[in-house]
Amino acid sequence: NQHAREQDIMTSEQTFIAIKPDGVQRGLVGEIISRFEKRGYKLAAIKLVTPSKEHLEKHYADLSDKPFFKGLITCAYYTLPTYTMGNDMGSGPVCAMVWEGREAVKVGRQLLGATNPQQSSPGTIRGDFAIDVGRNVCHGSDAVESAKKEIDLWFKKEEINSWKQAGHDWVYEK
Ligand code: IDP
Ligand code: MG
Repeated sequence: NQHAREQDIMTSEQTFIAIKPDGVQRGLVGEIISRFEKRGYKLAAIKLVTPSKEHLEKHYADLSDKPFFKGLITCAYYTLPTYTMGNDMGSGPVCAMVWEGREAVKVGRQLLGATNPQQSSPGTIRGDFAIDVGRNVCHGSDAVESAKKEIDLWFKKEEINSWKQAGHDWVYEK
């Protein structure tokens, strides 16, 4: 019925969340997934990918004039013998995810914490697991529009799962 459809729409906002190479390398994949799961969000897509430089240029296109852009998109994975030297998003596998639920973009950003981990509150992912801004372990879309773009960039349509969460009515009151 109409009422049920309106409820579905209100809990169907999607956000793109990625565990960056530093988070994957540090064994934080399970911990970060857990925080979204326990909050009540629904996992709609997940994969481990090593993005190309071209892919990261698109992902971070809005930041192309920033001084740290080059480091952000450089693929150390291809150019250096270790995963860890001087780079962020391009330094190894990334765990790319789509999380779905009411206000998923806004609350997703709250779960991550401030961009600079030295300013992230304890209890947030960055506030609990990171210190430096270039090692802030996770990415989250900053708006519903950018979430759509990022999900499109990282996932094919058929990789996004549509399913009913068993606990839905225990998470949402309406
Ligand atoms: P966000 O990840 O919280 O959305 P953005 O401003 O979109 O923050 O920046 C993207 C990423 O670029 C950050 O997560 C961080 O890894 C990196 N970054 C942002 N500002 C700086 C900086 O001043 N120095 C180095 N890296 C930065
Ligand atoms: Mg951002």
